[in-house]
Amino acid sequence: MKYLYNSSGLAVKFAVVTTLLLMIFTTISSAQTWSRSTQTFDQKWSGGRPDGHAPIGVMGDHTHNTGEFMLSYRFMLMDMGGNRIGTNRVSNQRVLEDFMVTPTDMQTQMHMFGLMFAPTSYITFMGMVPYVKKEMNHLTRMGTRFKTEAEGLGDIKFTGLIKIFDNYSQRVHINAGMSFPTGSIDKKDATPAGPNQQLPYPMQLGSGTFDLLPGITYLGQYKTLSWGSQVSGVIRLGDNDRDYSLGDQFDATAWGAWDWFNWVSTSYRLDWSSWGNIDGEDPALNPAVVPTADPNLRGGDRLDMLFGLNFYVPEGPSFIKGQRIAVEFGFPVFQDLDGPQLESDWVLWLGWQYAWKF
Ligand SMILES: [Cu+2]
Repeated sequence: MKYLYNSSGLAVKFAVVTTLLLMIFTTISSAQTWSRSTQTFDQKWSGGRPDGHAPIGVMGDHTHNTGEFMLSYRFMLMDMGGNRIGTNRVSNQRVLEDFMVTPTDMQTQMHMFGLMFAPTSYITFMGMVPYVKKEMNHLTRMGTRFKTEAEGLGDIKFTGLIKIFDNYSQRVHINAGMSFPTGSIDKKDATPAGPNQQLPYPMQLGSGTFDLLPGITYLGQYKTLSWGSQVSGVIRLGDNDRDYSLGDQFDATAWGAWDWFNWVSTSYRLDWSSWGNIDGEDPALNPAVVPTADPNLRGGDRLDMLFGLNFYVPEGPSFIKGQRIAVEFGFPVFQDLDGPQLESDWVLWLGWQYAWKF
């Protein structure tokens, strides 16, 4: 069972990466051909339009011109409810046949502050500081309900965005990032087992490890249409000081956007994510009690569909021009979880961004 899951997961990852890479290279080469033959595709990609930034749920989607700074704030709300084993929904009673406690639902809120700076047009530096709040509700075999909460700083991330292609209204950049273990993995709360209990893996605020964040991003524009894709990963380096490391993650997303006016665009996006199980285990957690404490019931694959709206101020006084507000809402269309594991129901992103040049 385990072997089947891993091999099919790998095959799917391989297929998605190959498709996206093929998409990138065929689009670049066909754009070059069109440009030579018709001269309609010979402009540079431009960030100065509402869809000049990707849908707000995508990070590290764009680079800046020399000397530009950008401040950003994002708010994410994610709702999870009900459990799955594989692609099948299972009832609380079914989970309680095997465990003493089942999670019933979970809400995650994240405030993320970001700063970007481009010393040259070929390299943009990006720092992101998240503040996370998590709440999880549970049901026990005895029929009692309880809630646990955790709140605080998440893992701080630094990324270098290296532009490697900028022509024919298209851009490609490499994302080279690192995540620092600033988020707590020692969060505790009261449970029926007693006060001040170590919370299970999904309630912790960070990974506890240094993580590599590699990726590649492709962007294109044609008249009022734009599109892009990003393939990225999270690779955990070593074990944390509670003797485990979270599973590696893989993410592939692609979107299209349409400028209705020079101040508003709408977007449609698909996002495939895949994450592994936990290596090692936290000695303070007992996997027989609740599925969230089992390191082998954490992996999964999910395909999300997201709809977005970007607003942009194209002209005006210097502190108003360049302001952006964006919203994106999405829900899964496919989920395959090593479960019982809480399934994702929907995600909402709100964001504000402001770029300027001294
Ligand atoms: Cu930016």
